[in-house]
Amino acid sequence: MRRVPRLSYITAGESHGPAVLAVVSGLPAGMDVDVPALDAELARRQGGYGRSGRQRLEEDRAEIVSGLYLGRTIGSPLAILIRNRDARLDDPERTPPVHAPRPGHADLAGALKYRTTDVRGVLERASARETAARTAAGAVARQLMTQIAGAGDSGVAGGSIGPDVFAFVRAIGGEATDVDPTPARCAELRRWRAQSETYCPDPEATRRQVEAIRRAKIEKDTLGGILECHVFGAPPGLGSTMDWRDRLDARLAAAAMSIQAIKAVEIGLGFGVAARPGSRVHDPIGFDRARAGGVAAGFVRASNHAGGIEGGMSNGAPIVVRAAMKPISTLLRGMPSVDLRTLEPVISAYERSDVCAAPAASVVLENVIGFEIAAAMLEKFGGDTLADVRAAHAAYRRSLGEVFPG
Ligand code: EPS
Repeated sequence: MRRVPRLSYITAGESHGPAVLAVVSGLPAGMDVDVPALDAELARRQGGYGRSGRQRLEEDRAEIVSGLYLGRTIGSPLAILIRNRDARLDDPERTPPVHAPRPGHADLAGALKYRTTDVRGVLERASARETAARTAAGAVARQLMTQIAGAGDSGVAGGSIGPDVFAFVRAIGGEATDVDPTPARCAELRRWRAQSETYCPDPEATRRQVEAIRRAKIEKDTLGGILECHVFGAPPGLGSTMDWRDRLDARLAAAAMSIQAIKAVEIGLGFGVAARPGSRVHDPIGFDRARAGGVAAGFVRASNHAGGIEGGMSNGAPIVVRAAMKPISTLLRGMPSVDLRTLEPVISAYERSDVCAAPAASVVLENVIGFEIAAAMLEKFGGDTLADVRAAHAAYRRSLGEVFPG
């Protein structure tokens, strides 16, 4: 039998079908699920400057249809349903066949794979609408890790709870911020991000990004960007160096790369490691006795080029994942393509689409990364009930304090 990770999920649903859904398996029993908090993440995913009219039609809400008894998990798969208001897949007048594949979309590769001249079925599933389900699954997993770790573990000033995942838009087109997120600044940056139309915690960069999207829209073009995710307060020792499939960096990279339109992923310094000598890449190790028993067991690093992961394992420093998103492949101006029925040149199909979805993708990144961190925590501390998992986590923390007492 194929090995199934302890915590995993699948999604189902088409962009204009009745609903998208996620089934999360492996949650311990006894966990509270805060549904309004899931809805808040879904609403955030619907937002951001540059999105299509679709988001005005939808009001994504998570309906939990299995896995709970009196608001708490019972160890069974948790099924989350998000209804599509714009459901019209079986109405050929409103959802016609598509014969002119869009360069960059799944259309042509899907036409070849499924041997079809109508790519409607392919694009309906390839659509980033599916990321609503992934966002909800990740938001549940983030609630789990908060409940495992308990209060005061994140190392984030202001005493937020458990590993804290924070993603934002680093750049749209060429318009970037040089903001440097730290645990101490996280709460402040979250406030800035909440005020930004592009989910960039920098008002000046936001202004440039909005302007770039506005220009792209006038030019009937689209824009991508760079999304960045920081995990503060994740315990050390997540992932494993013993089996390549368990390496945390590989799993985070796979999760990020699997988001629609992502073409590159970096951890920490990423591609920047290649041009520097080792002395300017590796992060010097120190020990601060005052921080013994803390998030990184007292170990301090003068820099964090490793992005919090060495040897496929978390080292207690913030985990940093960056992803490059290509521009949306549905262009109002179209691109050269071929009619799949006649094989004659044609301009690619257009249907309502986003000009830029990088802000939404940053929400998806935050949640898929959160999911993988929670999964790695369950692998290290796993048990049938939340109480078991909490006890294993607390025992590990205690034991770290005994081995490195400070
Ligand atoms: C999306 C819904 C879709 C697109 C977008 C993501 O809705 P519609 O196609 O009806 O406008 O806005 O999908 C794509 C970018 C894509 O390439 O398919 C959503 O809810 O995120």
